[in-house]
Amino acid sequence: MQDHANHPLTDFIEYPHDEMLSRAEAFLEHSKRRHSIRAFSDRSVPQEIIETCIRAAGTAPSGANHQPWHFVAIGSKEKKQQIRAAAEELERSFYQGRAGDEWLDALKPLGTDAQKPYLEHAPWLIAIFSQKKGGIHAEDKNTNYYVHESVGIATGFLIQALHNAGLATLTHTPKPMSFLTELCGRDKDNERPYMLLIAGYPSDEATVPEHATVKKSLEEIATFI
Ligand code: IYR
Repeated sequence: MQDHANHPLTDFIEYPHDEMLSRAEAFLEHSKRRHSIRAFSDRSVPQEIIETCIRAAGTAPSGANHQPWHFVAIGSKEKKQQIRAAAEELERSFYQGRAGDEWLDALKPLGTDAQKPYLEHAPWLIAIFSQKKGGIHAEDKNTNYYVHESVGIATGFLIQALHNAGLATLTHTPKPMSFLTELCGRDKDNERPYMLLIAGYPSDEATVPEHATVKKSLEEIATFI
């Protein structure tokens, strides 16, 4: 018994097996060319590109389709400077010991440190917020479900959308991230900062740490039973 409206599925595309495989392989090759980078050019990127990628992120599946996310795209020089200053202050105490030895050891092969010039120089920072309450309409105040999972999926969509558009990204999670709530003018009672994404063109100095190129094999990441 159905007590809800449905649309027929009209936009599913079925591909012949060979085409399916070549599409899957092409996506794999495309995905292999995505690298987190830490040296961004200050070349500008039109807002329209970021808007379109955020729309793609907004198509992600979510608990009860409540879409419990909000993306703040920061292009303002002044805001970026404020974010850099706040993040670097946190990172200094993180790298000076707050992280603990094990975490700092794990980061050594990435060569990261407390300096985050790209937070100021990259054209766009995208602060992603998760929402405790919401609903299918932005003004709803119902419980959201599987918030972390939903926002994680949408963030993955956004990273792929930006990569597909021809931009490089870096996921960044200064700890704690609560300073972003105020800097972005978000509601601290309902929203939590989930991640900060840096997006732009790589600079000539951009590198990929050897450590980041080591990917587990299919056998290590998957089991077929
Ligand atoms: N937020 C710090 C530390 C850091 C943590 C992890 I886990 C990384 O994969 C990379 C960095 C920083 O951005 O330097």
